[in-house]
Amino acid sequence: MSEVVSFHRSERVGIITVDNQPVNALSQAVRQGLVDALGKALADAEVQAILLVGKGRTFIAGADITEFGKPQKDPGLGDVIARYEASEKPVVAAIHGTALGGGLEVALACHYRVAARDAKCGLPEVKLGLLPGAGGTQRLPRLVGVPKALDMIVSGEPIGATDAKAIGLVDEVVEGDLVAGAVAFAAGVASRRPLPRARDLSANVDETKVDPALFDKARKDAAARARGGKAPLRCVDAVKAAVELPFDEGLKRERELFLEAVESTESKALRHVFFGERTAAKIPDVPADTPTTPVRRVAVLGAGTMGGGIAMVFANAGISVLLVDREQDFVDKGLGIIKKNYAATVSKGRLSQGEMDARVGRITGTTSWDGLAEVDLVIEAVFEEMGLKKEIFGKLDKLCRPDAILATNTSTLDTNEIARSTSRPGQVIGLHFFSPANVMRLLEIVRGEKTSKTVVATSMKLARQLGKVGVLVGVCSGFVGNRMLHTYGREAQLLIQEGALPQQVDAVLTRFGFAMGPCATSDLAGLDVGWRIRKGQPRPPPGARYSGAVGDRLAEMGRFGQKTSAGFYRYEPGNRAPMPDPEVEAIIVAVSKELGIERRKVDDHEIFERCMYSMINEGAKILDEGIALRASDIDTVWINGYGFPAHRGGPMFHADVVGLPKIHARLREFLAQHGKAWEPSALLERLAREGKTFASLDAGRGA
Ligand code: T1G
Repeated sequence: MSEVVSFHRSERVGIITVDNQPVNALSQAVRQGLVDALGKALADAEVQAILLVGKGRTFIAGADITEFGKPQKDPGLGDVIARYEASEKPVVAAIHGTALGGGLEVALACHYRVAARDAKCGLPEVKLGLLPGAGGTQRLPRLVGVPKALDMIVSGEPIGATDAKAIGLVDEVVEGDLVAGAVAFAAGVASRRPLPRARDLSANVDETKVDPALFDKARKDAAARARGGKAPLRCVDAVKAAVELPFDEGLKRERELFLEAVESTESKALRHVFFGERTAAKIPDVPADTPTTPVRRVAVLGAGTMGGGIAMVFANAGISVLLVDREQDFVDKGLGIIKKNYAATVSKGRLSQGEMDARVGRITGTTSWDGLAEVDLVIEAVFEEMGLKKEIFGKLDKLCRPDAILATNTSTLDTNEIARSTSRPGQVIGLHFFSPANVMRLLEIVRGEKTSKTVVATSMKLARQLGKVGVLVGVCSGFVGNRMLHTYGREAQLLIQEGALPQQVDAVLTRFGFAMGPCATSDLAGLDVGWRIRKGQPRPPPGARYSGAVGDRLAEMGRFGQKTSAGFYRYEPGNRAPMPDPEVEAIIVAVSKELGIERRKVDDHEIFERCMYSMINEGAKILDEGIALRASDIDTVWINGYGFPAHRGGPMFHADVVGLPKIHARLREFLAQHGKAWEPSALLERLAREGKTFASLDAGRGA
């Protein structure tokens, strides 16, 4: 008997326990163990009913994703599942934690399912660019009906035990001790015949009763949301097969679609994203057992948009927050916006009034700094001006406990310089939230040259506590995300000066999968933001291109973007859809003329390559400088902070898909055409020359 699956008998009930920590993934050893354990249960004459349970925090949470892309080893999951379904003795799945993917598919092949009240059931394969590949698309519709099955499989979202019982996915919700309740249930059904098998249910998939338009609509909705991803469409097709084909034929169709999906670049990208997010939390020189300090009370300095959003993030995580600003009306305004944001969530039914009140109750607005002496962490989110930040950190240094962490939310300034304004640089770190802080998942954790390992470890752990994806980055202008965003935005603007229009540039990037292109994104953020930063910066030397020319002209006209109903686009009142504006085209043509640029037809491919390859080249430089630990960290930043389409894997994953030799050749051509901004990264050049990839670089670094 494998150590990851065990069998023992409790009176007339044989109990099969999966123990493959941390999530009981269905590795080859687990699959073999399940076969062996079932064999023992069936051979034991004393056993009249069989129970399948997961040890630790969850039932089986799916196939072992690390096995994908490698030759599959027997027994296949489909074979294991078929044996459980064919058992002559009733098999009861006892679900706690999360029964996901292949884990739920095993449970679907059991004759009964019982669940703890706080358990969840889901088929999230679509989030990995896959579809349920072990009978889920054929059994679930038979059990719960096509509409519910389509919704669960195409969205990939889990449902709770109570909902699962209501739709017939679970037979009983067990209060208290799950195993005891499940053993009693199993003993109760031991003699019940015939054994209920999902494969034998036909009413819910009766072709004469299922409206075929359901699948057309599901496909149309899935295509609209997928932004080019194919996985949701395959999910619909697999469920449709459950209606159109007999069960075993449907299984074959599901298998065909699954094999197509698992080999797709889209699925490889999404699996890369899944592991990338988790690998980002692993810091080579900060071991997992590095001591951390508890964060129970926090102060946020600055009650503006960022400070208010950050205060909400902590309140949402159950942490009390002091929201400090220099004047009471700033504090009141900040608290008012926070309450408005929560009320909007309540009105959408996504938050109870009670929970809103609890969260608001955790935020105390004040103009006094007195409370700062007690907090575990201060996050400064004031105006982006170095003198002000250094003054504040100097005061915090005197006021706060010596072990308190002093964090800056700066998005552009030098964290090391800020740390030097204190006597405790080891306690200083950057926590760069992305606006709106209570929505965006990314948290760039900026490690200063003197930041202590305890502060790094505490910050990485805090990111998880806050529901954020924490990525450790080094100190440079713009860290990882904004530094690459600058090159991407620069090329978009230069292309517009040369002949493209905002709507053409944006369309190229949205077709790739971005929710918004660079111009629409600038309109959302506000053209005045970049305009003010550029005003404080030296102009490029004569003859060098200046990418801010059009943005400056629009801002000087008061066209700040959505907030003024006009920017690169115009906006109808109450409508955020960007409308191309002939006035902007005239402005662009005039600016090109002033710059002495003869406008030309710019093709979409050039737009894509210049926006994407400039960003990839900058990413390679960031990697080479050690500002990012891994290429996958850069992908994690761009997917969670800038809307890079997850099914494309991130800029560095996409670079490997295109091929570094090809990208390097194009960089050389752009260097010749557009000057030294296109100087290829030495690292990218070396990897291209050696026939290597960013993935192989990460693997070599034990990522
Ligand atoms: N396979 C391998 N490793 C997994 C894994 C999996 N399915 N799920 C999690 N891990 C690792 C993860 O990388 C991390 O490793 C550790 O476990 C803890 O995970 C045939 C084809 C279950 C909700 O998509 O959603 O079944 O970083 O940090 O926050 O049709 O893990 O510690 O080294 O996420 O408590 C379908 C994916 C697979 C579920 C727990 N199943 N997992 O969240 O912990 S495809 C899924 C999750 C499939 C069948 C198809 C979450 C979780 P490390 P964690 P968590």
